[in-house]
Amino acid sequence: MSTEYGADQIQILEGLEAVRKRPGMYIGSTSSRGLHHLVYEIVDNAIDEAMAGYCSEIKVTLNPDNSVSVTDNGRGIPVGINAKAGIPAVEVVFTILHAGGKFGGGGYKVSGGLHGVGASVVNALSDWLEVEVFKQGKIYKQRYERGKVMYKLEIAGPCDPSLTGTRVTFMPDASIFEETVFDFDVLKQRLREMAFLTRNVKIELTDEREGMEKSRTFHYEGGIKEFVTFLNRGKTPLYEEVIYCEGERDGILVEVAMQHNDSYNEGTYSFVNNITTPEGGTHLTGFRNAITKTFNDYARANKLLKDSDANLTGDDIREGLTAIVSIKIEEPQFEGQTKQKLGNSEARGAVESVVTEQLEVFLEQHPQVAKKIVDKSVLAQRAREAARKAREITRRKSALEGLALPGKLADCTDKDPSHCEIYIVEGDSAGGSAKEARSRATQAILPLRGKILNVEKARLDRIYGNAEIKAMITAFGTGIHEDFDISKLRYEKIIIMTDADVDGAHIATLLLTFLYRFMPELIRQGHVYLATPPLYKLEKNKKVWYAYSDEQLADILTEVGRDQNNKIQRYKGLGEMDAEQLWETTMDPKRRILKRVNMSGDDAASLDLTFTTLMGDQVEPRREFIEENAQRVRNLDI
Ligand code: 1YM
Repeated sequence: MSTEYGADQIQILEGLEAVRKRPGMYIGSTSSRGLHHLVYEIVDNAIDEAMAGYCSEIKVTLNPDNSVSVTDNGRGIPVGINAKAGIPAVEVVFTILHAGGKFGGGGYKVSGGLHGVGASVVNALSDWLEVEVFKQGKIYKQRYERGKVMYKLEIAGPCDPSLTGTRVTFMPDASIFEETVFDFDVLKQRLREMAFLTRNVKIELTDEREGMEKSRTFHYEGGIKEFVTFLNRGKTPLYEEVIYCEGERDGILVEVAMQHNDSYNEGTYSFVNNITTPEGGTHLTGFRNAITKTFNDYARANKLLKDSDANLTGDDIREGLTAIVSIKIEEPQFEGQTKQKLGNSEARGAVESVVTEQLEVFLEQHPQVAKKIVDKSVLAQRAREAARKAREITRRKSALEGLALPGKLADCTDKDPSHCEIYIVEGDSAGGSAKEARSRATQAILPLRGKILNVEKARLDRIYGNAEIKAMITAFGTGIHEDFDISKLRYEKIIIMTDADVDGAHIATLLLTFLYRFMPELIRQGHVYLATPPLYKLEKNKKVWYAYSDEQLADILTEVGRDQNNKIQRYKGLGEMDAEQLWETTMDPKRRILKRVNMSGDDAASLDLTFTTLMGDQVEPRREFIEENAQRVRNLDI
């Protein structure tokens, strides 16, 4: 026990006390997100060690008591006395608050990002934390409780002299966090991303909690090249090679990997010091400038564009592009409202220069790949032009005719959008029942005929030309893309109502894909819902029950008894219900079940993958996805 408190110790305690008083300032929030952040902070230190070239393996274990252990096989945190603080360096790491990850000096610290606050913050917010350092044939150990040192760094025993590394085990403080149970899948997602971004480090995640035992290992020798392959796995690549550029300019490490697929959407993800920058910034701008200029220059020099042709725009070239832009920079400056946008102007030039130089060489050496990309871009250019004309016609029309609502829409009479909802209904016959069933004042019905266009597989001009899509756009009132204005939304709720079978699920997915790609704000702000029609109707002695799942039917049968008086009807489609049944089961706001569609978390890459996996044309990844997510998919009804 350290009983003598010098001025230094008092200062340390005050520092960590500040963290406990205002945890949000240091880790963003005390929700589940902040909780998981604790793990990333510790893993970041191990990743730094891997980037410095000393560590090849990181293990993250969720222990049965809900504590977490992070172990690496690096050099081990130094245990010698730090001259300035007069205590072992390892104790400094866990008890002194540092700004960013600068302590220790040298190299690129990944912990320099949004909340790059370091191990002492994790310590302050843990009920207890133990660090073990394996070094020189000894295990050094120290324990802290709520940030306070419990005993001086001790030698807890011998270890194999060839073994080096660090293990940190901590129990998050339940009096600080709203949520203290770790989510395996959330950690899995982020650790996989880290493994892609740090080539050659093996990261193992193991759940040892009772009844949840499982393990996943991530190890990618190809680094971000493999990341691109992974992101494109549900799509058809336009060419085999993943284009890769790497270099250093003014102390900034630049790494870019990219590959086109035959879809029409761009998926570029940018990172600074291994932290995602969803709002982009200077590094992303540098990347975009480089590819726009390089492809135009190449196309002109090789007569793939005629002198009279207009330049390809960045959008044309990035159609169907999957890319990772990852830089390492010593002092990142983040700006924007959420501090997720890189501001360092020198990063723009660094990325632009590395990519231009190496992409030029790649294109010269791979003329067939270059031609495929330019050809696709030229098609995108033409489609963009056609779409612009189509949009202009629609705009002019709506200016002339006012907002001509689609003929098929049975609108509601209340004009206050906050009271109103619109049911998008598959098929004319179900649309008919819904029109009859609805509460006319507040419920509008828009019937759609058959399958709607898969926007993942169509170019803009076809999408804008599609009658069902046009009907939705005009009914919602918000416009689309750059014209999108959520304040013009005519309904508080947009409810997708399809049959409770595979076809219905497919149509719901197509509709969600459209909304996600073209009006994501509607989903983000919680306006989009799925209706839940019943699967079964049970009649017995003139009484009626509806069941929305097989389990529920079983429950009802247990309750009422299984005998010959049971009349069970399996609904195959909405059309089999009369208007009254449809109202009772699916549309009456007092009795219906609505599922709100949300964008889970902030992991854009995985959301994009979900849609591609479900809607793309490769079967294997889809099956894998459905198997992996069987429970979630069932809940979503898709
Ligand atoms: C499970 C978490 O923290 N590993 C880790 C941390 C350090 C080192 C090695 C390390 C760094 C250096 C020299 C250096 C840290 N050391 C420090 C400090 N794993 C985990 N592995 N020797 C070892 O940066 O020069 C901070 S982090 F500051 F004490 F050197």
